[in-house]
Formats: sequence, structure tokens, C-alpha cells
Amino acid sequence: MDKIYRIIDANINRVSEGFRVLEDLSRFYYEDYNLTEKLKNIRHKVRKIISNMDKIIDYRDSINDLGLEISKKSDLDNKKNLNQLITSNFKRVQEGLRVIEESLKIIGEYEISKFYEGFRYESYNLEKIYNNKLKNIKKKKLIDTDIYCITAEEYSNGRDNITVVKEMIKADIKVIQYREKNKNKLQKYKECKIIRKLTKEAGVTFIVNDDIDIALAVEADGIHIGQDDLPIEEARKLVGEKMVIGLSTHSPKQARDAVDRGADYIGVGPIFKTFTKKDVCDPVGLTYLQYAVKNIDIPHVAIGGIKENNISSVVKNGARCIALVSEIVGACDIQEKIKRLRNIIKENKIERENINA
Ligand code: 3NM
Repeated sequence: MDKIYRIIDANINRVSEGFRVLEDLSRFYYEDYNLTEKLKNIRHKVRKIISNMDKIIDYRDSINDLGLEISKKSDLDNKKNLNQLITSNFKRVQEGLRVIEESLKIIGEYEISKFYEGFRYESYNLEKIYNNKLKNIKKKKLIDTDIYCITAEEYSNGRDNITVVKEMIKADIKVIQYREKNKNKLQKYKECKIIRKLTKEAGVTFIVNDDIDIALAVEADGIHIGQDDLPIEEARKLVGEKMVIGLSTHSPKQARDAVDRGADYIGVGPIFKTFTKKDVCDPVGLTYLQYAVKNIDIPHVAIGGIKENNISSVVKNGARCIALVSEIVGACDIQEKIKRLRNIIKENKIERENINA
């Protein structure tokens, strides 16, 4: 029976080490204070509760552990990426906790075993928090860009949406939103289907405006909704955690609300007067943009009335990502226009960084 203590000792080490790997990734790689603190706390508790059971350390015999030889000959523990590393360490922690729990019962430590059962359940919850974090990082990358392009056939100089999207892709645009107010559902679906294919081939993020059903049907990367659309929570239920949800906001209150309710990014606007969106409020100016840059943790997209001749002020005021509709879709040469806009963004970003340095 005493050898049960050896099993407990080995698994306490296994669990602590697993938590330590997860904790250090959270601390040094993802720099997440809350998650790091939670992992540290549970790691300490796993060791502490058992620390007055002297017999445990007496039965340690790592040198003669058969597992070492088996492990040396196996590559089952090889990890190809961070996701695998995180998943396997949660598994190791959960399996170890289960072994400790069962072993403690055998030696009559039922009460203590219940603590370890609790840690196991806590670890399931931590795994969920970790996974959501990873998903959010992935989603952030999907919209990490300088120019966010949006379609609008009626301002496209006689070109159709597909032609315009092809030009955007050639200009190396990384995020395209399909926004079309003058077509029926079937027409929109058919266009989105084509755009999904084009964007997928080019590695471009594809967002659908308003029509959640179309976004789901064509497997878009995200949806963009407005203040009068379905509440974010309901939209999230429909699209799941993997899809990006963007929300148009027009005030600091709406921005804070969007964050609280789980938006992945916000539109910030209209910065200037726009004629492209019919029912939008008066311009909110650069002040609201400054607020969002300073106070809102999720990515933002500055939008509304932004043109080649005023984009520099938007960049200087901190915008990281900028959406221009009529200025791009209406340009005679879309690729040239995007090139010029990019140059202005670059120059002004350098200036902004020099001022902030
Ligand atoms: N959303 P343009 S303004 C689609 O403020 C849209 O939420 C806005 O078009 C918002 O670049 C806008 O042609 C239209 O002014 C922007």
C-alpha cells in the first residue's frame, strides 16, 4: 500500500509541472495577468494541501522510475505548436489530478481527495479560459491591418462588386467587408459566395455586413452589425466563438458597451460627414477616435468620410485601422489609390511614433 504514496508524489510533481508550463506561457508569452495569477494559485494549492504528508517524499524514487526509460524511447510527447503544448499540459494536469484523487481514496484520505477533485474541475474551467484567449488572439490577427475595405456597388464607378473586390485583393488588402444595400438576399448570397472563394485563395479576411445568415452560409470569417441589429449576445449564439463580430459605435458609451458584450472590434465613426451610410448620426469627429484609441482594448476601425485629403489627421490621432468606402470603390484606379493611401498612412504613423517616443 505504501507504494501508493509514490504514485501520489509522482502525480503531484506532474500536475505542478504542467501548471507551471501553462503559467509561464501565460506570464511571459501571452502576458495575461489574471490567468497567470489563477494558474499560480492552483499550482500552490496542489502542493500545499499534501505538504504535511511526510510519507510522500519518503517514497520518492525517480531514478528507478520505469517511465523514464519508456519516455526516452517515445516521441509521443512531441509538440508541434503552442496550441498542442497547451492542450497536452491541461491533459497532463487533469489526468494527474484524477490519479491523485483516486490514490488518496485508497489510503483513506477521502476528505483530501475531494480537494483534488475540485482542482480538476477548476482546471477544466481554466482550460476554457485559456482556449478563449487563444481564439481571441487568432481573431485579433484576422483584423490586424491598415486599410479595411468595404464594397458599395452604387459608388463603384459602374463596376460590379466582384470586379472591385478583385482590385482590392490585387492591392494586397487584407480585410474586405461585403456591404450592399440595394440587392436582394439571393443576389447578395451569390456575390458573397464568389467573394469568399476569392478571399480564401488570397488569405484575405472576409466580413459580411448585417446578413448573419449569408455569413454562415458562405463561411465568412466574420460579421459586422450596427446598433439597431440583433444584440451581440444573440449574434454570438448564432455565429459561435470562432467568427469575428464587429459593431458600429458612435460614442464612448457604445464602445464600452460593445467591449462588455463581447464584440471583437468596433467601428468608430463617422469621423467626418459621409453620404455613403444613409441613416448614420452626425460626425463624431476626431475626439471620439482619440477616446477609443486611449480607452478601448479591442481593435477599432475608424470610418466615415475619410478621404485621401484628410486621412493623415485620422492616423495622427491614433487610428490603427481605417475604412474608406467611396474613396476606394469610386477611385478610377483602385490599386493606385490604395498605394497612395498606404504611403500617407505610413508617413503619418512614423511621425506619430516619433512624437510618442
Ligand atoms: N459606417 P465613406 S460611416 C458604413 O460611422 C459606414 O458607422 C459608418 O463611407 C459608421 O467612407 C459608413 O464613403 C460609411 O464615407 C463610410
